[in-house]
Amino acid sequence: MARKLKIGITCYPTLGGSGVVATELGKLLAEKGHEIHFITHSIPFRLGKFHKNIFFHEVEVNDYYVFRYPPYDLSLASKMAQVAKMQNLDILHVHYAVPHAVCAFLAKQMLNNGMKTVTTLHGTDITVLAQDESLKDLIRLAIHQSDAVTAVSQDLIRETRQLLDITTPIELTYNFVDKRIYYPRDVSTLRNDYAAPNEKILMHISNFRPVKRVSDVVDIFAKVQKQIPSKLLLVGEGPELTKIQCKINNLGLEDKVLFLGKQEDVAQIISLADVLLLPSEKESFGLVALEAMACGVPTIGSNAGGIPELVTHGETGFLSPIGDVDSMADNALLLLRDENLHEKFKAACIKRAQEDFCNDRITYEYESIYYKVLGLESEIEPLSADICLS
Ligand code: GMT
Repeated sequence: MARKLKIGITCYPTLGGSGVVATELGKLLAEKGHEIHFITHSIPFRLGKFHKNIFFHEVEVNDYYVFRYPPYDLSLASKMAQVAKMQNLDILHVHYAVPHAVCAFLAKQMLNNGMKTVTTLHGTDITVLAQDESLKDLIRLAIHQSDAVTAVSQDLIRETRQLLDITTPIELTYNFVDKRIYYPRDVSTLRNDYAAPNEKILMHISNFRPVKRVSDVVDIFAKVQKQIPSKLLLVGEGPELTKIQCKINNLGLEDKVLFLGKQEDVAQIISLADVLLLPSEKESFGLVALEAMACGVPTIGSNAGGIPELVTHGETGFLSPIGDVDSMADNALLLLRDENLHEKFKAACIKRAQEDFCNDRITYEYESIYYKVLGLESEIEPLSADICLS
């Protein structure tokens, strides 16, 4: 039996897909017998119930009165080193380069005991923050000093190389969903609370930041609802929300758009949708499109970043150039008007999510990276061909 590892995980625990992926990965690794230590400022929101092999170490910031800005990064680095020493961690796996990869580098310097660090790049840590000249060299240093670096799409690898001139290996490790949670739910009763039987449901889920182009979501829906009876469900909160509410009111669509706010049970909610709208400006992966895919919901969106690696145009959704709301509305109408086509897309979505983005395969890939950086290649068991079918 493969040697079990002690793994520290740092991520943003309260928001975003990177925190979701890091937490789900920690839970799956714990199920496989590894010991997982989350080192974060609060309990990761997706952690859920008690898990035998999971521990949480809270990062507390020192807010001594001379500090104008309490130094969270230094507290995190110190906590990482402290936990790594006390728990004898083999690996420290950080998600999102800024500041986590930099802190991991500092912690490793403090320890100097052979602990290895793995950095997973998620998107805006490169596509936005690495554009900032004041951070560029720091991010490059952190990447070079990691024992292994992974990224969640080919497109993100390409952009990291281009923006930061990185020549060292970056491994592709796609995001995943837990197939025990993400599958088409029976929401026939719940659906009546949101739409009449003859109405289609379009859905958008995000953090309502400008990169998500939620205004395009409204424009697409405005066109679709003129042609077929439909409702738009908006899930999440963020800086653009007020602007979007005004736009909906100005267009007189307030009776057709429902705001659900932040929601925990995404699998249940997403199963209500006939299509997911994801017209983002930037999207290294688009975890929500995978969550939708696993629940049998096709995506209508942009071809930004890594979305085309996830959504197969013409099979599991339709992609258009960023900002082309006419094309996106036409594509939505095509799917929503043709039940046979929609059923075909639904089946293709479920199959692709299960086969290519299943939790067992991706967990195996991360484990293999850990064993490799520790020089324990012999512990890597062969991947069984039917790993995702069980
Ligand atoms: O920067 C963000 O948008 C947040 C970030 C996160 O922490 O969730 O999202 C990025 O990571 C996700 C998980 O890997 C990806 O699914 C998102 O596509 C990516 N966001 C962007 O690239 C804009």
